[in-house]
Amino acid sequence: MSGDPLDPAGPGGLDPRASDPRREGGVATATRRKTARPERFKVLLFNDDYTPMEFVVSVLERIFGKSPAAATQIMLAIHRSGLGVAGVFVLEVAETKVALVHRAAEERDYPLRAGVEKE
Ligand code: TYC
Repeated sequence: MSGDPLDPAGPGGLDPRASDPRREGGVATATRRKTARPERFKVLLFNDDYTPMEFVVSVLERIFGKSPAAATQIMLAIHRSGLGVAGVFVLEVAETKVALVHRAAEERDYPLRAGVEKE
């Protein structure tokens, strides 16, 4: 009955907690995920004075899947600033890409270097 001073519905009969969206359905909802998101890693390319610009663009296209326009922009940003991000991957993929860059550069005796950095 109403008239109970401890009734959360109060004298008007409406429980104010019922409109709280966090109590939707009256069931507590957990927000913590069960499986951790895998950490992601940037693959960095470093500038040097000898690797031809066209080779860096082709590496960005072939190994990192960039369009010719995006590859050219990234290459120029590296050329001007010293380094740049070629892509972001889970660790094993990032390390594979770095090895592919080094292999392609070594095949042509270019000093191009790549590295991995946690995002
Ligand atoms: N600086 C090089 C040149 O002038 C071009 C270059 C760009 C080299 C990006 C490496 O990661 C690099 N030929």
